[in-house]
Amino acid sequence: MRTGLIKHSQYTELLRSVPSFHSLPEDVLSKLTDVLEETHYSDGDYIIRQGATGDTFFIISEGQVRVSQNNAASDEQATVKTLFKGDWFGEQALKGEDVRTASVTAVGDVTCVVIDRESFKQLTGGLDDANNKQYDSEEVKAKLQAEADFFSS
Ligand code: PCG
Repeated sequence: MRTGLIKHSQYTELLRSVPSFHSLPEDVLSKLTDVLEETHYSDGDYIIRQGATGDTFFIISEGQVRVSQNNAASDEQATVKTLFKGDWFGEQALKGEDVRTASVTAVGDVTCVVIDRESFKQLTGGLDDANNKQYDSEEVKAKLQAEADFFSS
């Protein structure tokens, strides 16, 4: 019970530290804390696989993760970026189609909190930030690079 309460307040703190969640009312944060799950990963573990279906939203509570995308030209995984504690990911598959648009792997030990699609939508109304998030610039850059690599080889 005691541990439960401590965890509850730690998670509420974590959710509050995420800028996109900052403006959510206290009772919504508290309800989100009630429904989230904690998951653990070791170095190299896949948290998300590009192309798989998925309906969960993640927030990093400890550690860091690598986001990578498959380079169609060379069929290699190219690192897009690294995300850290307090960063979130997995929102793309919650919009419309439920296909994961990138892979996410653990760098060292990682703990995430996971919220499923229904709770996420019900409690946050989807969050404008997550709904509107686009990665065009990185994706366009990666595509151009892939094309350049292809034509120079
Ligand atoms: P989703 O559900 O497609 O799963 C992979 C996640 O990686 C994606 O949601 C985003 O949350 C996250 N991500 C972080 N950076 C990028 C990026 O530059 N491009 C894409 N497609 N996803 C990214």
